[in-house]
Amino acid sequence: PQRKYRADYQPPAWLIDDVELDFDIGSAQTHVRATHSVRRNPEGPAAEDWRLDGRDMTLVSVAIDGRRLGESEYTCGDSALVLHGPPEAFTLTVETRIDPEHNLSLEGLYRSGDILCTQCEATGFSRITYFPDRPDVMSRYVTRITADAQAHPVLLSNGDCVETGSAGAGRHYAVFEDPFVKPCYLFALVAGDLGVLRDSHTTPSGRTIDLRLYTEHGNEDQCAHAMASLKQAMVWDEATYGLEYDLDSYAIVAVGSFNMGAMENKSLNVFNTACIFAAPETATDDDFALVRDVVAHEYFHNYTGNRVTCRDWFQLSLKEGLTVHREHQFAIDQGSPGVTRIEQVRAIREVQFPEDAGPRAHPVRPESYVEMNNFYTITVYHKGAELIRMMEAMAGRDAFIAGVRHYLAKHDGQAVTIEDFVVAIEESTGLDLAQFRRWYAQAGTPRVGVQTDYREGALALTLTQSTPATPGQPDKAAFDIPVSVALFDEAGRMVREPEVLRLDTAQAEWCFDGLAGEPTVSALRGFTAPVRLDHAPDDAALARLMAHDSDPVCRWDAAQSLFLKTLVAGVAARSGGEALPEPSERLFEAIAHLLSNPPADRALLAAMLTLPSVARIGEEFDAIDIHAVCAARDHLKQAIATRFLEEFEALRADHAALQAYVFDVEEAGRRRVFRLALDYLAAVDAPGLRECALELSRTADNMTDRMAALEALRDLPGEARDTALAEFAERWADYPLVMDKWLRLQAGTRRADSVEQVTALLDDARFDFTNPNRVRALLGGFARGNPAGFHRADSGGYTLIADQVVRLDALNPQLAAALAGLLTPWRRHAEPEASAMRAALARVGEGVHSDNTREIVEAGLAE
Ligand code: BAL
Ligand code: ZN
Repeated sequence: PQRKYRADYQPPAWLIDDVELDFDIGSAQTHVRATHSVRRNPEGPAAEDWRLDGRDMTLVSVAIDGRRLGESEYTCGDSALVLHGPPEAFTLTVETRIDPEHNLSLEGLYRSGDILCTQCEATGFSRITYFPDRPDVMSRYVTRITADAQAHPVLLSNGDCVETGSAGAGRHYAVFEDPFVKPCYLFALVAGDLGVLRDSHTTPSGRTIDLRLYTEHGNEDQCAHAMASLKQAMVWDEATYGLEYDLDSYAIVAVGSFNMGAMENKSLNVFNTACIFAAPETATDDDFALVRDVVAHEYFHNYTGNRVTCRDWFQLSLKEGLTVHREHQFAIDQGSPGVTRIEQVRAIREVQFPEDAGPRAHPVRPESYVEMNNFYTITVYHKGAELIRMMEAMAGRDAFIAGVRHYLAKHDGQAVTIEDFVVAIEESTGLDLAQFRRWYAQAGTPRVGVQTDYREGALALTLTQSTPATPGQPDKAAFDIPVSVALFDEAGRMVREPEVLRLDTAQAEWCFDGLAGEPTVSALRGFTAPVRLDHAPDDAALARLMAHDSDPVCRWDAAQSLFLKTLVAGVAARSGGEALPEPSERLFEAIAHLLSNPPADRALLAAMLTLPSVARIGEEFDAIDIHAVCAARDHLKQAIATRFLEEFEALRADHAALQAYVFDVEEAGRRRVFRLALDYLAAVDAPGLRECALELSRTADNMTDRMAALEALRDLPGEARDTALAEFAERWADYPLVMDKWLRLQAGTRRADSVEQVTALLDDARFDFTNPNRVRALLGGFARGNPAGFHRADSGGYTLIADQVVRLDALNPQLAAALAGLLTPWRRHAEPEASAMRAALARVGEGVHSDNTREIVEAGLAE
């Protein structure tokens, strides 16, 4: 496989101004006739030949200005069509045959259920026709689709439908024109027999936009929340960024088989049903929030991604970091800002930091890749969003928004770079981002140390930074790190208002004087930078922050730190063969205080009482003893449940009296607390818990409570669990997304034979190996959600995943590569797990053929 380097970028040699696509969809194959107006790029290299990307299709003919080319005039290989010495300007016509019926990679044109749909980002368009499959070739598209009228009554593509009609013999056609230039990765086509939910939105300038949400018939009632979310997102973008939608219609099509969550194709988003369907009976509060946020994210792409796109795929964070940031702003504005931010911080700490500390660490703007699909990562997306958030914090919200508007106006209709964005922000805000740019170039998570020295009313605060080496980057220069700090006194009163300290050297000191006594430092408030903070307040200070800090993130983090102290001691004891220590009275006192003085936001109470995850605890160690981590966490949970049994019973009973389900901040917060209470009660198999959970699994009016009941029962072997799971499977058999929950529940269940259970489910009729949602639920649910099973002493968990990666690689390399990634952080683990994981990864390497999975395996095995 060929590695591509950012430094090797060259502009395209030829440009395509206009693309006409004619799809003739047959019952088996699809015939594609593509007609392009081509001209040499005056800024491109002086190449003789022109290479068009293309794979997995049959070339029927190629013609220039209507003349069919002879064999000596082009070369067609496995991955490209090369035209030898084409003219300076010409019309190119390429005819290809493709086979969507057998396309299980879910890239290009493929079938999902009865729907034909496309996925072109990053390079799926070159599975449809031969084309320079790169985002800096931007064209206007006209698309004609002809298909059987009965099988495919609905035909869709980007832009406006300008013509429809009969094509004879029971067939019909539709023609679409998209007036905006776009790269081919934003092309979309859908053909199917679809139900539709329609609505409209009127923009501030008085334009009415036709909104349509398509799904397979019978699912329309699951789409109301997605439609409401779309309208919320449109209003928000108008009010916040002053951005109005730019076409007359906006369509979303939900399909069951999709590798990603969704795709922002111009005016025709294609979505995974998991990011559209949400009804109280079948979706949890988390699902409702996910749908809202993904719908908004794809809508926001219309400007940040579509109107201004990326010059090349190394710039992916240009559109994704910015759009995730806009999505995060939107989510925070929908309510419960503290807990929403905590969730964002958790994703960075528990998923991005481990990526940064593993073999696949890469900068937000990567320098090279083999397979671009492997770089749709949490680093590019979420760390990228944190970089944008830092710029916003430095500029202030209004100036930042003005900066984004300047960027969009300056580069409208262009394919640009991250550097172009940073320059636009500098121009508009006046910020100097020279050093800040290092965040895009250097991988790894900076560690920021906090030391204090208090003397006679003055606090000297020293901040230090260092960043560990990452693959290919042994030495790191200092980052420009904004660290928000506030000071609290003994009584928990704020004695210094929050202030952002800019740490742009290895070490710097600040002095706060005029203090009446030694203060407690609240640092990195709101998580102002994606760094690890080495800050060790004593237990009393942590309890103070937990009780009084006005920043929900720091309040929650103080609770996490207090828990982590006990957990880290527990892991060390267990690893050393000693008894697990009991939690301190200070910890119990802090919890008691919290329970009797809960924050108004119930979701914050739940977040603060939730123990750090296994992943978060693991972050405290160089070599993770995973079984000791699980044991220490269980032990602490049981100790807290035992001490506060009455309180958790009361929280459970409090919720039981609730009325009908509503998805709003307050009610979702209450359900979160209820779920937490059930979780603690289950940890000690509290009297009556099983009966209560079984009853709830039958009678709850919503999936959030039902899942809380099943999760509580999951690790309690016995009749109640078996009955609840069996009844659940029977009741929801016709709802694939709910059955994913059923698969995930079982994959995450702790039992000695969990590997065998998952293996058996692979053959269950309710599982489908060709569907990414099913694979993620069962295999991802097992590897991520069942540490005891995945890391089982006989390596059965690793072998299971390795074998399924090899099997999957032949069908869907993108998904196989993602699953293989779960075996790559083997160096982070203690022995014997590390060697066994590595062996499983090597086993994958021997069995896979795709560039996708090979790239992941090679990174994981590199010395
Ligand atoms: N562009 C891929 C899906 C997304 O990030 O919106
Ligand atoms: Zn995106």
